[in-house]
Amino acid sequence: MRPKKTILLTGFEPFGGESINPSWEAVRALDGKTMSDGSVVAVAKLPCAFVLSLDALEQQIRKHKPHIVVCVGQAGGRAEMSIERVAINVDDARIPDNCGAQPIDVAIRSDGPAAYFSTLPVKAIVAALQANGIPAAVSQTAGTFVCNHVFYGLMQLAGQTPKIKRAGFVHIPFLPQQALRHRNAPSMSLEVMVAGLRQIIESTLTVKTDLIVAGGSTH
Ligand code: PCA
Repeated sequence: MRPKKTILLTGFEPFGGESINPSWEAVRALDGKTMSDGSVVAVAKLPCAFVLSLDALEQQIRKHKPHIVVCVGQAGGRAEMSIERVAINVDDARIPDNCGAQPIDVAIRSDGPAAYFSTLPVKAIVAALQANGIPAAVSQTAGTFVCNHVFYGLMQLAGQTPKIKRAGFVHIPFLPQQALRHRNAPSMSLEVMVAGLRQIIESTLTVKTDLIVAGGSTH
């Protein structure tokens, strides 16, 4: 029997005073699930710490040898699933990470390119999510905290790992129980997030060439 293909999905541990991180809650709900092409989902929780996060990701990639990697993180305040387009080569932390580190204006890789683009079909994913009634948008920035750091490192690793065919990053909103503590913050139910992640994987497996449709921003 041919070995099954693996899709690696990662979430993060809680940070910034939260007791949960929606990314881990949503990702772990898909552990071991089989997708339409027979690929199986493996999941991992990454530390929310600059210095630890990429080693942890690399370890998981070595362990699972995935053909697709999607890292997921919390973006409190956003209302929709944000399919990130670009990772930039800078750490600029607004708050300390879970190890107490707060790098400011530091390159992630001093010899690396300014940015990497996601290799997920970002526009097609957004279209598929919206067609299924799930709020979604292409995002032009993953911020400059640990998520962008992991996204940048992921894309560098993916470029050096021929087995990985596609990789990218998705930010998701607060869960309703978190939003209660953040006045007026938008939120999304766990059920919708999990359905959204499933759709993101399916589109990544099936869409060969991304759609060319308007979906940028004017600011
Ligand atoms: N969100 C943070 C880091 C971990 C997470 O879930 C971010 O957007 O950088």
